[in-house]
Amino acid sequence: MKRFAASLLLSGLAGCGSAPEPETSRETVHVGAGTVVDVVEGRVLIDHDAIPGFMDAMTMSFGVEDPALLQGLEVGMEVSFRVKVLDAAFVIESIEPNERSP
Ligand SMILES: [Cu+2]
Repeated sequence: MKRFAASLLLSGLAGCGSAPEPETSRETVHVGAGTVVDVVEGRVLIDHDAIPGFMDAMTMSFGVEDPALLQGLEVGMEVSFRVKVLDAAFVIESIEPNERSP
């Protein structure tokens, strides 16, 4: 089960915080795509397409797991990103500009 294995891996990577998360916590990862609207105060505002099983298309602000992820992002840039969801909280764990065809 691919999803189960990925969940275990992510739990391991996130394990350096305060209290260890019990195995019962529900952590999932969703992949989205959209356009960068703004980058401000460690967050990125994205006009994103619908993310099946997660949320409809909308413009919203995301926190990022590492502030370095915001480097190189520019307003108007089309991006693909991965959102890690743990219980009610979510954070972008990776974000990259899309390749543009000439
Ligand atoms: Cu959204």
